Amino acid sequence: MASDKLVFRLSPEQLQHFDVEGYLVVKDVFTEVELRPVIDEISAELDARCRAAVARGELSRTYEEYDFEHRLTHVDAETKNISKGMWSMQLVLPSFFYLLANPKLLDIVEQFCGPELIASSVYRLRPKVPSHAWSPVPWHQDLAYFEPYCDAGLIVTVWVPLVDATEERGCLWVMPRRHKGGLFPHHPDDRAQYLVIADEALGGQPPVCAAVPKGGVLLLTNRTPHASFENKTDVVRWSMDLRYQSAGLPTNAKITRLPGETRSASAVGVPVACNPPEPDLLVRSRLRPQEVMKTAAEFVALRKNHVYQAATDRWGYSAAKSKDPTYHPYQTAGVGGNWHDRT
Ligand SMILES: O=C(O)CCC(=O)C(=O)O
Repeated sequence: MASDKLVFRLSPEQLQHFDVEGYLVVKDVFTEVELRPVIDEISAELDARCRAAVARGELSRTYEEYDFEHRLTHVDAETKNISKGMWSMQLVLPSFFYLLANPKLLDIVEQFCGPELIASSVYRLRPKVPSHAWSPVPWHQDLAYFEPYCDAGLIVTVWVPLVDATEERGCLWVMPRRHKGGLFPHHPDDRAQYLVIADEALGGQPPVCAAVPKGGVLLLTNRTPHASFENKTDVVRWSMDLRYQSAGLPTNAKITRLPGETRSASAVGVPVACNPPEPDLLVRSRLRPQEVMKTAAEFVALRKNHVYQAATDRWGYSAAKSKDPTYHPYQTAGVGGNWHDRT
């Protein structure tokens, strides 16, 4: 049950839409000012990487005259290393923690997952630059990447665009009403980069284009099939995807387990977390508020110090990835780490 103290409440129609369709676009969650810290920190990181690349002779100039929405497109025409290095979970910036713990987002998610809220640290930053081979994401359900034990639980993905996410720029597409039927078979794609649902398995139902204006968010269940395609514009489709679950599900967040919450037990196949390779954190709690993570410094340390815990490889995804000689599962390098993608 969600608390009666929620400030950002969804309407009954919105709650019903999420339940029936398996997704929901919520507009006007964030003001420009609220997104600014994230955009500013990413921009500063991009600036530092451009300067370093110029110093190494890898980039002819910094392209600093271009704004957040365009700079990486120009950089990318010369070198893809910078956009590749910022993709996925490699960056760990303080503002990401404050976005993950944003009270409005937590109010929204609490209405689905209850008041004991874990942020799965499976967050991803996706600078979808025109012409990237890796940025179209094939049809999948997020639960395919998680532990089978968690299939029956709800993990809500909150997809947050940092620019207007339009069809031309490669916003997400979703298959409505396909989230109640369980798990589709998945297989690793040719480059072992993503898991994919075969077209035949998806059937012929038309997908819905889930465009989201900047300031809005898209909510998905972990069973909602979704994909994103090419960005056909010169604007970088910057977005972040964040994930939340109840503390009642398996979690490797270092918190007191309460009666009724699942405890990891390998003897009976209960995993340490729904995604063991990455560390979870408690972001809201009425029952153990002292254990809620409060600072970005703790978040950065958590990600830096997490000891890799292997996940069940039900689709042969890790095995396929491990054939890539450059692949090291979730190996960290410095604060940001040099981790590879799992969603
Ligand atoms: O942002 C994208 O293009 C893909 C996002 C996605 O697949 C996800 O959030 O699970």
